[in-house]
Amino acid sequence: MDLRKIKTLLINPPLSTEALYGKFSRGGSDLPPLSLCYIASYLLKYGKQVDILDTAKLRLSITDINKKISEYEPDIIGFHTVTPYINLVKFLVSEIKSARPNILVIAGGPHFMGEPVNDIENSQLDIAVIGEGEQTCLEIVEGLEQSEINGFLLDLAPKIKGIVYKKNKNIYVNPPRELINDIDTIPLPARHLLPPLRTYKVSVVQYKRLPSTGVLTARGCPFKCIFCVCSVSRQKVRNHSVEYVMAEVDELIYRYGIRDITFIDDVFTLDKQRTYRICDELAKRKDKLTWSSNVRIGLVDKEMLKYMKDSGCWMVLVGVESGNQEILNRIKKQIKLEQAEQLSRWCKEAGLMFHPNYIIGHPGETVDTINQTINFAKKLYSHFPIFTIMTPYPGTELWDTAEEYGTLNKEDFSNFSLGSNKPCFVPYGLTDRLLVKKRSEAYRKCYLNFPMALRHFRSIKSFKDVKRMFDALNILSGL
Ligand code: B12
Ligand code: SF4
Repeated sequence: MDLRKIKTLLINPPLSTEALYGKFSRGGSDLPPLSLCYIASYLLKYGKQVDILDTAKLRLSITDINKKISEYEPDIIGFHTVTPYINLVKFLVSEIKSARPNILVIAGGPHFMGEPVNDIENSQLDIAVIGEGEQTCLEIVEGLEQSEINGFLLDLAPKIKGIVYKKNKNIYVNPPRELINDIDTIPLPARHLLPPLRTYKVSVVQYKRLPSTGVLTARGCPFKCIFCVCSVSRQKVRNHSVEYVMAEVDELIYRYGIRDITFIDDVFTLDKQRTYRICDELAKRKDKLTWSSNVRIGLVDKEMLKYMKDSGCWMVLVGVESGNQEILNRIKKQIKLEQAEQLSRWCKEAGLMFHPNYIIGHPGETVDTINQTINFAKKLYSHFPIFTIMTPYPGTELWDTAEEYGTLNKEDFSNFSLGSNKPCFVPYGLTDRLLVKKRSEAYRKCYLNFPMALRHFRSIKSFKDVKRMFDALNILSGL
């Protein structure tokens, strides 16, 4: 059989950092869309033709996007979708479908862990991909090689696991797709299809040197925090081999000129042995690379922190979430406040910066518990405490149980971005205005005090550090 040559265009939707982070936009990151890079590299491995259009980075208008589509002439367009984008994605899909009904339009991403049938029903999307997209995307491309769109949806789509799709206004939900066991079978993410890496902006509080970027060394998280999509999307943890990780690090250093990396794994230090081995390798590149990583309380000790520091690590990012133990228990964080205090002390001793994340507006939150969080955050040794307002994403336990604790506006997804000034979830007894006010108060109290100023003053080693500090102050001035 003669196969059709299929072109796939993967699109990162054009939502600006302003829309995503509101008045904190100058502190927000626009790291490259790695999910699309993995899907692209997997398709390239099988000889398929694919490109990525990062419309957010390139700040493209609808007219620009249409022009790019006309130039590339794709058979498949695939959108990356996080919840705050979903309405925008639906709008773009309807624009594309009304002008070009023969393009198969698909979308994937964490948003579809929630209610994909709803999303398909209320949009012109042909297919929503649930879970990891590499293998599913390949099967979609291979299917479309064999048949035009209608024949594909009729005969071949039913055989593809991990999709919800629409055919003649009927919606079909296929069995789930298994997680990819050996994630080293996915080639290094195809960053070469993106705009130059150095043009991506990493948050001012998240890099030591520029250019800086994110790397994923593992997939999955075994914990079950009730607000987090990772607790449902792929609980099984799969590691890249140290060889894979270092090949990626070396590519970033030597091909892209990267000088600083953030490991964006959910729990970077889960496998102790592997963490030590990665540190050993990073230590050999210490003059070329600084790095930071997400760590989880309870999965890192003093010895490991010192080891990390010696291999070029300068900061750890940690989810502390609340200063009230009952709330930590309610959100199933499985940590104790004392452990957070201990970790911050260990970071100080190891000479690492400590970047804790806190959430305001938990289930059962009161003004008292918010004040406890602010006081706890102020007391802890840290450099960059971050405060966001609770956002229960579709698919999480809190999405299902939110009404027990407050009101959740499930109608307007544009408020599901972390910088929103109109929180989507308001615990009973509180108001949205109070949550926003308390977030600003938290920043003011934690940053505008003498010990914090001294800590930052002491961390200045170069003119660039001074500039970074002024940039950070600039963000605070917007509060
Ligand atoms: C790094 C990161 C960031 C970085 C980089 C984001 C980026 N451009 O990729 C920064 C800091 C910029 C960021 C910002 C935001 N993030 Co973020 N981020 C992450 C994190 C930690 C890793 C993302 C990642 O690379 N994962 C690895 C890849 C392999 O997995 P994946 O993204 O899920 O992609 C797979 C599948 O979903 C699917 N897929 C994804 N896209 C597509 C597209 C198609 C066509 C197909 C077929 C399949 C498919 O296939 C992929 C490969 O297997 C995740 C948590 C996590 N562990 O995933 C949160 C996460 C994705 N972020 C989240 C959120 C909410 C945001 C923000 C909206 C926050 C805000 N400001 O309001 C913004 C959105 C910005 C954006 N452009 O996406 C939520 C999303 C929840 C949701 N339902 O929307 C997550 C899941 C965190 C959480 N615990 O809840 N984020
Ligand atoms: S918040 Fe962190 S520890 Fe909890 S489920 Fe999400 S990634 Fe895992």
